[in-house]
Amino acid sequence: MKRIFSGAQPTGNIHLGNYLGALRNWVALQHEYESFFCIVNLHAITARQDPKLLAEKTGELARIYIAVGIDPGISTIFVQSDVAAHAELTWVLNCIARMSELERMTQFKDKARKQSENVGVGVFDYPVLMAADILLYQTDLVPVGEDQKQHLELTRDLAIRFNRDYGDTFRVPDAYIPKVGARIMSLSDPAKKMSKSDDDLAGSVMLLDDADNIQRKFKRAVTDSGTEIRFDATRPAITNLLTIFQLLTGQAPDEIESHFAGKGYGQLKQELAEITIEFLRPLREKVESISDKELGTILDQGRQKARGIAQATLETVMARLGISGAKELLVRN
Ligand code: AQP
Repeated sequence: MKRIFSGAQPTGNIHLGNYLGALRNWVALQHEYESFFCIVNLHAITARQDPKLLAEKTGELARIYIAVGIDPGISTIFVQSDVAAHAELTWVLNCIARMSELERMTQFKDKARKQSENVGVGVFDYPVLMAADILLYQTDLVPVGEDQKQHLELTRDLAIRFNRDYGDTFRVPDAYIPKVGARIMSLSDPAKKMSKSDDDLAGSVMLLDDADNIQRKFKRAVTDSGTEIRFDATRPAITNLLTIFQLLTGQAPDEIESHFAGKGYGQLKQELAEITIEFLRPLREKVESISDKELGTILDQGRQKARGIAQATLETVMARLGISGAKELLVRN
């Protein structure tokens, strides 16, 4: 069975963009692939986090994975920091990655622009940690939103380079980017992607937002000039709302356009808010229903399974590099 690996950061609150661009596809793909879904808390600390909140959000994100439909009976759910091999392989990959290729990463350039000379080394190295995550599990497919496409290309380049220089070691993964929903935009600014770290909270609908908040956010969503409600790349705000509508209802674009023919933006926003509230209600209930004990068992099992596979890859990597522990050296001598 082919393998998928993906993850999300337990930073802030998971939003509809994370769900529609990534998590939703994990749920669908888990039946066709051996699946690993990670809570990437080592990535999270590339930005300053409140330690107590980070621990809370790590557990909450694991609950969200389960609540959206990831089945721990068939998929492996685990916390990145539980598997030390992620950090170890990152060091190895750092030694074959080039500064110039990391400097080209648009996510780094965006964050560096905001933080100028105080940008952290972890932010720079973020894509290498991501490459380690993926390559450790000999992953075939990585379901992500479009914002991660460039990082996936780097992952492939690093795998190919290592394989070329040290012998075939890593499977070279492909990105799985959905045709619809790969980039859900902010409700306040359709030029920006919906993002957890956006200071403007009104732009993102969080999976755990309550009904009032959801209603308010859609009501205030910016729209384009004109009145027609149809999918049109030149009118990004309405197209973004319609894309969310399409993904949550499963209706075809022409069906949606005829439903809204002659109706106003207010009607679209109202219906979209109602659909989202109903869609998220059972999810919130499910998150609340998962006990600490149940979650603990799932994450323990996940850690064990992930550690076994990651460790096997890491040992091959170290052997290929001629790096082994002192004990093995003594035995050989
Ligand atoms: N707006 C989006 N539309 C579609 N997919 C998205 N993803 C993120 N934003 C959108 C996808 O969600 C997955 C998990 O993301 P992440 O937690 O690794 O962080 P990110 O990609 O950096 O997303 P955020 O929400 O913008 O987080 P912050 O603000 O903390 O950086 C990924 O597969 C991502 O592609």
